[in-house]
Amino acid sequence: MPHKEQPDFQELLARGQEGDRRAVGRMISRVETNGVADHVMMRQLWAHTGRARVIGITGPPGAGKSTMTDRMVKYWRKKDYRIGVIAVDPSSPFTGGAILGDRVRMNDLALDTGVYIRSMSTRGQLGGLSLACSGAVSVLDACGYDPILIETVGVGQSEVAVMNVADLVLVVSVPGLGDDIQAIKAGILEIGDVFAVNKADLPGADRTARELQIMLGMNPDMNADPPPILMLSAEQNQGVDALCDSVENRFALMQDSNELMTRRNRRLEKELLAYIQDRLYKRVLAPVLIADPFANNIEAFRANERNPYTWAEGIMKKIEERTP
Ligand SMILES: Nc1nc2c(ncn2[C@@H]2O[C@H](COP(=O)(O)OP(=O)(O)OP(=O)(O)O)[C@@H](O)[C@H]2O)c(=O)[nH]1
Ligand SMILES: [Mg+2]
Repeated sequence: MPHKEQPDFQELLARGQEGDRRAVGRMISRVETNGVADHVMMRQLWAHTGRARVIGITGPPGAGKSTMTDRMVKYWRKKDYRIGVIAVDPSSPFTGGAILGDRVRMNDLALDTGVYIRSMSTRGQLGGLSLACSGAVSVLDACGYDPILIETVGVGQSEVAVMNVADLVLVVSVPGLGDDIQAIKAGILEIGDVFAVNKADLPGADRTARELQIMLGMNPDMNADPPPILMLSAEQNQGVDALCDSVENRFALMQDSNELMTRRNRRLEKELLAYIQDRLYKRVLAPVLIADPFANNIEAFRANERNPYTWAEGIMKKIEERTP
């Protein structure tokens, strides 16, 4: 059966580009449900994308990411940017669409028609959180939002994976984390392009910044061009302007050195190959595995009654017989 184009999509897109936030929301819901598998929609979006600067904001729970996002949006609104915000909520039981609750600290922003805020939970997407997020970014980009901020807690793997969707990653740290700074080091230090020490109104911020500096200095990849470390107090709105300017400068540098395009190309390739792999698995491998699942053979493998490598070759052979 030929794939019928959704007649209303072009209209939704046109309305979204004119600033109709409900149209934007409907498009995001659609990609969120179907991911890039909604190829009709993704194809139509493609020609309109590539302009937005996508900023990932990550860090430990309670570091002030939402407060920072709120302040950064307000600073950039003064420059008349239209801004998209995606808040990935690891614990929320409901999926997107909901205007954010108190937890996100951006309630007054929701009234600003130049800002689109969306929360996304880690549950409920077919293709995984990163794909849903990437689809949402494409919609916002196509509708003229720039920059787009993605906030996520730097804990679980899927939350960290979301940062792959960003062009630039801002890692937020705070004083008094103690040993927790080791946790940051383990997961997200490598992916940071700009570092922020928030809550600089509290004691110990200088020390945190110094520790970060030392840790970043130990990473040989970063020696050539160490990422900037900025101190701020989001709550008191101190240092937010310098942070925003630093992020924008970083983007300009990445653009000049072609790093931005390199990252985007790599990301696109990875995303599409992952999608193809997933389709291949479902269409080619899964039907063959059903007849002779790995799990059914474990005891025979362990008892040396059957060889696991012979089993794997057998699976390959069946696939080759099915695909002429
Ligand atoms: N002292 C101080 N407190 C701050 C600052 N920024 C944020 N906070 C407070 O820190 C708490 C957490 O702030 P959020 O912005 O919700 O932090 P978050 O990182 O988004 O939190 P999660 O999304 O739950 O991980 C709130 O009580 C804020 O008021 C700051 O600059 N200084
Ligand atoms: Mg938050």
